Amino acid sequence: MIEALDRAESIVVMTGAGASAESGVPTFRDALTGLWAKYDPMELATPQAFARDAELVTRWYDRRRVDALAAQPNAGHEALVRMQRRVEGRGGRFTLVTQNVDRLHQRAGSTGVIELHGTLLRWRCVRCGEERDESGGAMASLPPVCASCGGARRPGVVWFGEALPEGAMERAAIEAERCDVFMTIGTSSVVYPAAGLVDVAIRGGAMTVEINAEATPATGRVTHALAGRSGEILPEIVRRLEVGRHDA
Ligand code: BV8
Ligand code: ZN
Repeated sequence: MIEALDRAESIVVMTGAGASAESGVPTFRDALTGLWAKYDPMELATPQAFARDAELVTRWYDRRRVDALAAQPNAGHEALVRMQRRVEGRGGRFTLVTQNVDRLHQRAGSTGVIELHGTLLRWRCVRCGEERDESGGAMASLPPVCASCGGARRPGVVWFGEALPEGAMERAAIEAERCDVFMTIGTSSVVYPAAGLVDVAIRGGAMTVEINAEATPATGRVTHALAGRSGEILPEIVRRLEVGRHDA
C-alpha cells in the first residue's frame, strides 16, 4: 500500500467527522452529546427543522460553530497537508474532498478542499441570500438577522434533502474516477451522494483505502481497510513515505 501511495500520480482523500474527532469535535452522530442528547441529528439537519424552530436549530449550529473555532487541527489533518505537499511537489495531483463543515482541514493548511456539505463558518440570509463569514464571536441573536433585509440567516451547510453545492460532487467524481489512490477516512459511509465516491474510484481502477475506527458499508469494498484512529494511522503512513520505507 505504501509503495502504491509513493508512486501515485493522483490521490483523492475523502474525510468525514472521524477525521475531526481527535480535535475534540464530536462526530455527526454523537454531535448530540450533552444537552442535545434528546434530539436526532437527522431531525435537526433539515430545512423542515429550521422552518419549524429556527431558534433551536441555529442554537445547535452556533454551538457547533463556536466549538469548531475553539478546536485545533489534529495530527491526522497535518499528515494530510504533508501528503498533499509531497504529491504536488513531485507534479502529482492531490484532491481533498470533505463532508466536514468545521474547516479544520483549511486551518491545518490543506488547499483546494472540496466541501461537499458546506461549512458552519459561513451563514446566509434565507430571504436575500446574502452570505457572510462567521468566524468570529457570538451571534447577536439566534437565528441571526440579516443586516440588509431583516431576514433570518441560516448556517451555510447542506441539510438532508438539499442539493450539494453546485459542481462540488461533479469535481469530486472526476478526480475520483481518474485517481490512482482513493482514501476514505473517518466516515460512516452512509450519507449519499458522498458515500458513492469510493465506488466511482473503484470503477476507475484506483487502489482504495479506508481508515476508520469501526467497520462501515465500504469496508468490504476497499483494497485496504485499516481499523483505527486517523490521528495515529495517517502520521504513520506519511512517516513511512518520508523515510522511504515501503515495507507495509
Ligand atoms: C441529497 C451537514 C438530493 C449538516 C450533512 C430519504 C429522505 C431524504 C433524503 C434521503 C433519503 N434517503 C437517502 C437520502 C439522501 C440523503 C442521505 O444520504 N441520507 C442517508 C442518511 C440515508 N442525502 C441527502 O439528503 C443529501 N442531499 O441527496 O439531495 C437532491 C438533489 C437535487 C436537488 C435536491 C435534493 C445531503 C446530505 C448532506 C447532509 N448534511 N452534514 C450538518 O453537519 O449538520 S451530512 C452529516 O452526515 C455530516 O455532516 C457528515 O457529512 C455526514 C456523514 O457523517 P460522517 O462524517 O460519516 O460522521 P459519522 O458520525 O456518521 O461517522 C464518523 C465515523 O468516524 C464513524 O464511522 C466513526 O467510527 C469514525 N471515527 C470516529 N472517530 C474516529 C473515526 N475514524 C477514524 N479516526 C477517529 N479518531
Ligand atoms: Zn437578507
